[in-house]
Amino acid sequence: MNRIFSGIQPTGNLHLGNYLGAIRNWVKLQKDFDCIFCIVDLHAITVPQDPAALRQATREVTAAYIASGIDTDRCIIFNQSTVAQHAELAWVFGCITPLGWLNRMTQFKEKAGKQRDNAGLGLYGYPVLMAADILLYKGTHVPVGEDQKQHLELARDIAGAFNRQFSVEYFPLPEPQIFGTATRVMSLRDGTKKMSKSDASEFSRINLTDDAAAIADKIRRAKTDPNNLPEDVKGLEGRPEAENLLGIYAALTDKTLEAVVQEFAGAQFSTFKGALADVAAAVLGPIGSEMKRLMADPAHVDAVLRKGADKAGAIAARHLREVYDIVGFLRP
Ligand code: AQP
Repeated sequence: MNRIFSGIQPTGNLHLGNYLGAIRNWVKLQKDFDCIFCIVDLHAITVPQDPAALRQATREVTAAYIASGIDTDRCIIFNQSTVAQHAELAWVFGCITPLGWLNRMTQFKEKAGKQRDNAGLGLYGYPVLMAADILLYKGTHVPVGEDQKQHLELARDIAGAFNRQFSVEYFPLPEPQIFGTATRVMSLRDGTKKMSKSDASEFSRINLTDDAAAIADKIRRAKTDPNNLPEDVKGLEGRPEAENLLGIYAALTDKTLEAVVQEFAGAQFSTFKGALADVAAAVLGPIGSEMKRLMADPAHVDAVLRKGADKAGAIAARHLREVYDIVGFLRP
């Protein structure tokens, strides 16, 4: 069976973008794929994290997966640091990845910014670890947003480089699993910036645990422009905030953007925002309540992670042994 690997960093403030761009799609994939969903805590520490907040965020992401409908019997859910083979395979891959490939990665340039010399080796090697995450399980498909496409390309390059260097057909070249309606949710304060966990403004994002009142308040304050909503999709050109809000409505209601533009053609933003707040609360309400219920029961969440770590660890141990044999490590 084809295998999916994907993950989210436990960096707090899980938001509507994480849900519409990732978790919601995973829920659909679990029927057709063998799925492994990770909470990528090793990735999270590529920038500084508070230890207590990291633990809390790890449980929060786990709760979000379960509350959104990921079946813990059918899929593997675990946190990355509990399976040591991720770091071990990343080392092997680090030894076959030319620096030139890493120097092209735009996310490192964005995240390191002008402080490039102060950025850690971990941040630089982030895509190598991501390749190890996927290939440790011989993942064949990876649901990725636009922002991760370059990293997946690199994972394919690394898999190919390994196979060539050792003259084996060991690793599959993982394919991007693109959704027709792959949603890129933008900030509520700036329609040109993606909605992000690390945005300093609480009003830039809708958190998965926001209640109906908070959701309505954030949507009411969302940035717009002075015009009414357009009559057709072409009228969204140069209006990123309108496009973002209509796109969110479309994603939440499983309608096309065209259909939603038709529905609200010529309407005032205030009318549309009321409707958007209602659908957002209807979709996120049950997820947020279930997340809170799960987070109040950390023993249950931890048990899910332990079960996942056992299952993931068994696959990882078998594959890493094979990799070490291929590389030529003696097992005395
Ligand atoms: N705004 C978004 N729209 C659609 N999808 C999004 N994702 C994140 N933001 C949006 C998807 O969520 C998954 C998990 O992402 P991640 O935790 O690995 O890190 P990220 O992409 O860097 O997410 P954030 O929220 O922007 O976190 P920070 O602020 O910590 O960098 C991915 O599948 C991503 O595509």
